[in-house]
Amino acid sequence: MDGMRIVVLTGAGISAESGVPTFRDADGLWEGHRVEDVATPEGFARDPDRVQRFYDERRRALAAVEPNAAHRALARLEGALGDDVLVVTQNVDDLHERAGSVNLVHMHGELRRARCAACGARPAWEGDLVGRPACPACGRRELRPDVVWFGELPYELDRIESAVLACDAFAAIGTSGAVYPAAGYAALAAAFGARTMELNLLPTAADVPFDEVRAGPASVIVPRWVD
Ligand code: BJW
Repeated sequence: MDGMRIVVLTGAGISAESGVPTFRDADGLWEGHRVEDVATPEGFARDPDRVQRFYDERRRALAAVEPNAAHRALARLEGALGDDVLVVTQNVDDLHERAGSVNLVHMHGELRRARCAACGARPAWEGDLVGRPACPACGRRELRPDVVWFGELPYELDRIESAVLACDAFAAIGTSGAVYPAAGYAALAAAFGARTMELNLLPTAADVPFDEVRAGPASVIVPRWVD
C-alpha cells in the first residue's frame, strides 16, 4: 500500500469488542435512551443534568476499557505509511489515540473533553459535569460534553473532505452509515476515483455500493487487512 493515500472512517463497531456499546445494535446505547433526549441541543436545554449524567457515565466507563487489535492495526498502518493515512473517527472514545494513532480526527468530539458554551474552550475533562463545574478558561459554569449532537456541525469538516477527495483508498470500519455527513464520504471518495471498502460485522446497505466488503469482527478483519 506504499505511496497510497488512505482515509479510514471508523464508527462504534471498532470499539465494540473493547466493551464500548454501539448505538444502533441490539443492547446499543439508543435502546435505553431516546436519541432526542440525550443527543440533541434541545434535549440538553430541556434537562441538562440528565444529559450530563449520560455522558459522565460513559466517560467513567472509558477508564475500564482498552484498545483492541483493530485500533492497534490502524496505528501500525500509520506507523508504516505516516501522513498518508488519516483516521476519521465518529467515536467519542479515546481508543485510537491510546493505540497510537496520531493522524486522527474526532469528527463527533471527544468524551474526554468538555466544551464551554460561553467561550468555546475545549478543556481536557476527567470528572463529572453534573453540578456545573466552572470553565478553566473563563470561569463561567456553562460546560457541556464536547460531543456533536444532531443538528450541530461536526468538527474539521474541511480537513476531512480534502482528505476524502484526494485519497486513493477509503475504508469504512464498524459504522452503520446512518448518520450524515460521515455516511456520504464513501460515495464522495468513489466519485473522486478512490477504491472503497467496508469492514463490518455485517455488510450495510450503502447508498453507493463499496468496491469490496469484508464481513466479520473488527478485531479479526482489520489486522488481516492491514498486515
Ligand atoms: C461491528 C462490530 C464489530 C458492531 N466489528 N463491526 C440527510 C443528509 C445530511 C444530513 C442529514 C440528513 N438528514 C438528517 C441529517 C442530519 C443528521 C443526520 O445524519 N441524521 C440521520 C439520522 C439521517 N446529521 C447531523 O445532524 C450532523 N450534523 C450535520 O449534518 O450538520 C450539518 C451539515 C450540513 C452539511 C455538511 C455537513 C454538516 C451531526 C451528527 C452528529 C451525530 N452524533 C452522534 C452522537 C454523538 C455523541 C454521543 O456519542 O452520544 O454520533 S449520533 C451517533 O451516531 C454517534 C455516532 O458517531 C454516529 C454514528 O454511529 P455509528 O458509529 O455508525 O454506530 P452504529 O451503532 O450506528 O453502528 C455500529 C456498526 O458497527 C454497525 O454497522 C454494526 O454492524 C457494526 N459492528 N460490532 C465490526 N465487532
